[in-house]
Amino acid sequence: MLINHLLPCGALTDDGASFWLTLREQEKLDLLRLLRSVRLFDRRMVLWQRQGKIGTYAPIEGQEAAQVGSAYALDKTDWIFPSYREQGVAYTVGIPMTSVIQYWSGQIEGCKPPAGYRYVPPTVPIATQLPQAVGAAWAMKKRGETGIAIAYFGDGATSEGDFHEALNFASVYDLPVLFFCQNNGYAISVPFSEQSASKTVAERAAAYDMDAYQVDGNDVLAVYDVVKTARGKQRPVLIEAITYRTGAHTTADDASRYRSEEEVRIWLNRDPLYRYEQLCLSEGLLDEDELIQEDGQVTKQLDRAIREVEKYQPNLPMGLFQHVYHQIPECLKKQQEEVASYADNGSIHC
Ligand SMILES: Cc1ncc(C[n+]2csc(CCOP(=O)(O)OP(=O)(O)O)c2C)c(N)n1
Repeated sequence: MLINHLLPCGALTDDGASFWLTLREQEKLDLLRLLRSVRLFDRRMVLWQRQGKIGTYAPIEGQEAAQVGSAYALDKTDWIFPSYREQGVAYTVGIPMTSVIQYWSGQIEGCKPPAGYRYVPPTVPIATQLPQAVGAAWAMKKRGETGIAIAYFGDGATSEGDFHEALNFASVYDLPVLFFCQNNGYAISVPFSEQSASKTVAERAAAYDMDAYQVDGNDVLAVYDVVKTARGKQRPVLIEAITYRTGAHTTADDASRYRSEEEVRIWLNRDPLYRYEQLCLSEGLLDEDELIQEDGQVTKQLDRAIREVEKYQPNLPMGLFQHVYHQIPECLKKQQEEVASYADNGSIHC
């Protein structure tokens, strides 16, 4: 796929244009609704953090097309290994909003997908989810299952050993795994050009004799098309979606310290939601009034989800020692006892 940010969605290449024609009206509208809902969700979460309701949040504004387009191409049988920034993926595959909000509220319930979902808890240690996705794909292959595993990660993750080990293993064993990199240009404050001698992430696949695509990650149709194609291969594929987070790395970051206003302005002009909205409006799929009405419904759902989450008690410090080890190692047992002793003398509430 060529990258051309200036063309409208669906007109990226001849393939892109014809892909639009293959879609049912329902699919076209679904993509628009998802993009808009994810944006509303994301903005609300930033506000929620600013109100002091949660400690931190990793915004995805600007990356919605990469997340919605890729997740929309997946099947219920697929295993999804997200990083911490995949709220748009979660939303698209049907993880309830309450669950995503709970994750960011530090509540353990936010790490439990509803029954039947193969969506593992978001990973914060960079790139560790890649070898895990390879393991899941290997298990699926051995069991003769038809789904794939997909690992989501950023450009910074490609500088980790786990990235290379995962690609190598997947290729050697020819496993049905998609490596989906959202290259948003930065690993916190470090630009891609300062952490990689290769000009692109996609070209690294050649070293592992693996198929790769580089796609305009701000074109929801192009992303959907590429992931659908890659998924059909049932083989390892590396996808690099070129995108940009228009906000900060997290709410604890000040991106103006390392990015120019001019750079941000250029990317705001490539806004993935605006591009797709313009296409749908010009095709007469719906009008602006309908969009506004739908936004109102999503906002009400969000209000309900937030009220629901507020009913939960915050996790207590002793919860830190649960859910990781079946048998807690000695070193952690000592820390557990220490935390429990603070509770005994009343200095913290456990
Ligand atoms: C193993 C590890 N090292 C360092 C960190 C600290 N850290 C958190 S986010 C981040 C940058 C990740 O950048 P990228 O992979 O491009 O993802 P993005 O946040 O842009 O989506 C780093 C270095 C971490 N979480 N895990």
